[in-house]
Amino acid sequence: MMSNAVTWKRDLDVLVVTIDNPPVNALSPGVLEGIVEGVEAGVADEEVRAVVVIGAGKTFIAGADIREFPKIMAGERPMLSLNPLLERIENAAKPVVMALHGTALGGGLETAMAGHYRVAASSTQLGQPEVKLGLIPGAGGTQRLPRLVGVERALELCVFGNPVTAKEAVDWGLVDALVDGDLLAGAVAYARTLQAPRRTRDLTIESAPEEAIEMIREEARRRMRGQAAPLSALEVVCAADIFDFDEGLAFEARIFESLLKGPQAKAMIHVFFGEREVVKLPFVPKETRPREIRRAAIVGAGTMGRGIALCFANAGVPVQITDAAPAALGAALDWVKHHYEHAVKHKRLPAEEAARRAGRITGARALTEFGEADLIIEAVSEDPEVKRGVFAEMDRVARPGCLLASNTSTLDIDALAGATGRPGDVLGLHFFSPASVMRLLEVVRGAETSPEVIATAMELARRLRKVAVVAGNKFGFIGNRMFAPYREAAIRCVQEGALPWVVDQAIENYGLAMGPLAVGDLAGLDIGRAIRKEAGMPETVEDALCETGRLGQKNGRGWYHWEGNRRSADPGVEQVVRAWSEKQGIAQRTFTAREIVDRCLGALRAEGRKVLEEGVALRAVDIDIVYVHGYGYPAWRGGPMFDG
Ligand code: T1G
Repeated sequence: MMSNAVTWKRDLDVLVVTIDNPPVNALSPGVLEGIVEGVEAGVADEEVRAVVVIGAGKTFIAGADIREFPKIMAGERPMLSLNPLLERIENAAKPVVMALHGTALGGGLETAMAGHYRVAASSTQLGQPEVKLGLIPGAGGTQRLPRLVGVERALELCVFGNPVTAKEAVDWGLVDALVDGDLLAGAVAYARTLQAPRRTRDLTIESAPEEAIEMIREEARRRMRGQAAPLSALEVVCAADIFDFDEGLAFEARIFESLLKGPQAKAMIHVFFGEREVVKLPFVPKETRPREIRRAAIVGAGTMGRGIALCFANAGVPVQITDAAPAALGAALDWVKHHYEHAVKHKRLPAEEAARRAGRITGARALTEFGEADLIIEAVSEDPEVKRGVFAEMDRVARPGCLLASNTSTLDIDALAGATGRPGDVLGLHFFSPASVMRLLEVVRGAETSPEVIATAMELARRLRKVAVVAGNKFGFIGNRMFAPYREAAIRCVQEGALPWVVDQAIENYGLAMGPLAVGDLAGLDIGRAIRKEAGMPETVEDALCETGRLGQKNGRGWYHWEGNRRSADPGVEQVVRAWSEKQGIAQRTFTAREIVDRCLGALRAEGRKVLEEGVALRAVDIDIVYVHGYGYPAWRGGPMFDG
């Protein structure tokens, strides 16, 4: 039987089994069954001496079919059980070679390890990213990997979920040979050199020193705080060195099943598909062709401007940057130089790559030098009049078809478009600080922004390795609009008696990277004070803090006492808050952590519902993606609008 996703044919004395299940050759129902049938057909054919398994299209198997998981969780599908099928591959009486290219991930790598040998194109990535879905490998990966690469390297792959290159995989013993050029021909030639199968399960394990395991455990606790899967993966991989193979498989299956049925996998799979859902825009016709962005240009060399310049340089796009103050431009170019020198020093980039990237950022004396740019982004001060003036000048110098974007975090894009003669080319590109680190990009659509310009922005975001979410043009767009009431709720808890650090701790224990009051200190309490004054809004206790000289991290004192990035409680703050609340006649009470979380996240969700009703966000999942990738909301909780 040849299922249409898997076919096989003989190449003289080697049977070639080809998987063709686009777009990523996922192990959808019937695919692994087809592979097993092909392998066993080869074994039964006396003309065949070995079998090669290869993927058609852009990649080998990229994993189990994640779309099946919600059906399994809902009980509509039986639990995943790939092990009996993989065992039939591993027990084949003739050598089985897995030919890898693209991304051999999760169940894909596990299938490859059930094969006897592996060859790979040098560009292949191999990994067990299951923890990024709140899972652990569920098809023998935790038991076969240690037998091929040793416990310590198996832990690296399974606990953190990051891929390795084919070269590393050869060095580690995970891949037997690299193939340049025609992968199939190379794999068939390799298969002809083999005399016998080599079952991975029979290989001996290289143990890991206890202190190495402990270091990985501590790192997982720190980097993946609150997540169950990484520490589960650690225990199950270590069990490979204790149990025999079948006991280890059974242990892995039990832990895998409990995680798959748990809340964190549901949430992280929601985020996985959400990251792909947000690029689907009903108002951009499928046939819309994005414009080409060969050169970018930035107006404003402050923190955001220079951070955005890094994004383009890192993505291979030449970028100019200018600033009204020559000293600021000089400082920015020095900062860029230092940034890449630092990356080389800390072995984050090879020297020649760092030099290439730094060379893509060039200073310009004035905006008039931006005539060749395909995209100009202004990142000047959040002053509507200043920005309108910059847009008018951008409009004068930019070539036809050049996108004119603002990095504004709140201002009206239509007002900026009105300063130009080309409103269709105007949009918001709201980067999040630090711009070269945070993956979120809010793409703000003005009333006249053309679908082609939006399509261009989405394609650009992909090149910059950003997660782009389209937002409607209303004050604060999606993220900042919701952040305001969320922070106000936290401040109200303090005004009513909760200690600031208790409020932040409750939110951080829930899973957010940083509590809302500490975030306010990073932004600067005086910024909020100026906005309240400008808008004639009522005073809050933060105004009292500003009056005592507490402006935030920038001057070492805000809600917290700051030494660099380290914050500590400041008893003086409690006195200011209590005095202010007493003067306002606010009754004081105690709060449980649960009450603090419910009040703050309740305010966040309530504003999220308004953002949806007003059409500022297209879907609830768009809001989840904004908060996971822009505000440190834990992916293992799914996002503020996710209700499991
Ligand atoms: N299952 C189902 N669909 C998948 C998929 C998967 N594993 N991977 C990708 N897709 C879809 C994706 O939703 C999108 O669909 C299209 O393919 C292109 O994806 C038993 C339990 C492989 C690096 O975690 O990392 O195996 O939106 O836009 O940028 O132990 O996809 O077009 O309709 O991301 O070129 C483990 C997840 C699963 C890999 C390609 N494997 N995928 O990136 O394309 S769990 C993973 C990726 C598992 C075993 C366990 C990436 C990619 P649509 P894309 P890309």
